[in-house]
Amino acid sequence: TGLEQELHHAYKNQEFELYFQPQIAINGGHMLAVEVLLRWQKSANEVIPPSDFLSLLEDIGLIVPVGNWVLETSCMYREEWRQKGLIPDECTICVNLSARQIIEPDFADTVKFILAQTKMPPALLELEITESILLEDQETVSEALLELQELGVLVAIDDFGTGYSSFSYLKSFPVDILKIDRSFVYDVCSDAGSAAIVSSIISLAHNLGMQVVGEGVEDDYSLRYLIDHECDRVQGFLFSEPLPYSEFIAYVETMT
Ligand code: G
Ligand code: G
Ligand code: MN
Ligand code: NA
Repeated sequence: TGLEQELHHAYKNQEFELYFQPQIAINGGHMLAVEVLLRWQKSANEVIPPSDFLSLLEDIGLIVPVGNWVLETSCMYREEWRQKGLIPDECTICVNLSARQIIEPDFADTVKFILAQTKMPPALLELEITESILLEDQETVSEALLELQELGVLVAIDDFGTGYSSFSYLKSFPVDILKIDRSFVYDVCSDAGSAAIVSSIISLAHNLGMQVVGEGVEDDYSLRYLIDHECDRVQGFLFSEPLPYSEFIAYVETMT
């Protein structure tokens, strides 16, 4: 198809870009993590969001090389920012994964290689997966996650609560972090159901020894609720949108 050809061209022409969104410590307000988000800079003033091309990128397998590039570039930037004193030493970098990547037979080896090449401490890389990935091919995914855990990389469940949620996988897969889906955070102060779900996910995470991130925090009321319920980190437009490289640097400079 036309779009398929355009994506191959975009990859060859290095039209993919990374945007960055901070995650803030609920205690102290410092930056604990940075999530990396893929964009397609199709032309000078045309930025395409992943929702418009990610599934095709997966279908044609191009997500594997693009994903490797995302991983390597993210680790490289984190190390560069840390050296320049722009981010705290313990600030992690969070990279989204597709199922297609994690079921590659040598995925954990690839991650290990990238960490070595970029001299990144494994515990500073967080890999975000969705609940749907856990349903793919349970055995392959489980094996890959165990290998990643052995490497010392952290695993986060993204959009938690919206997928095919099951408590059993929280027991059987090595998971370090739950990211509460923004649809619950959005109306946590006006919807009793969302409030109950958010406070329950926070308790669940903590009872399982996991960290918990509130996503999609857009206002002080949601933030207040997350503070009161002892969420660990927050992310959302209230703090910053995902920003292109130079704007992100300007943002972190205002923080220090
Ligand atoms: O940035 P935006 O809100 O448009 O992101 C939409 C979705 O795209 C998010 O759910 C996110 O998980 C996914 N996404 C963003 N960047 C990447 C990436 O580098 N790799 C993969 N696999 N998914 C990504
Ligand atoms: O599914 P995932 O969490 O990876 O998606 C991340 C995307 O969520 C970001 O690319 C960004 O566009 C979007 N996002 C981040 N913060 C907010 C927010 O506060 N409100 C809304 N509506 N979207 C957000
Ligand atoms: Mn994410
Ligand atoms: Na999410």
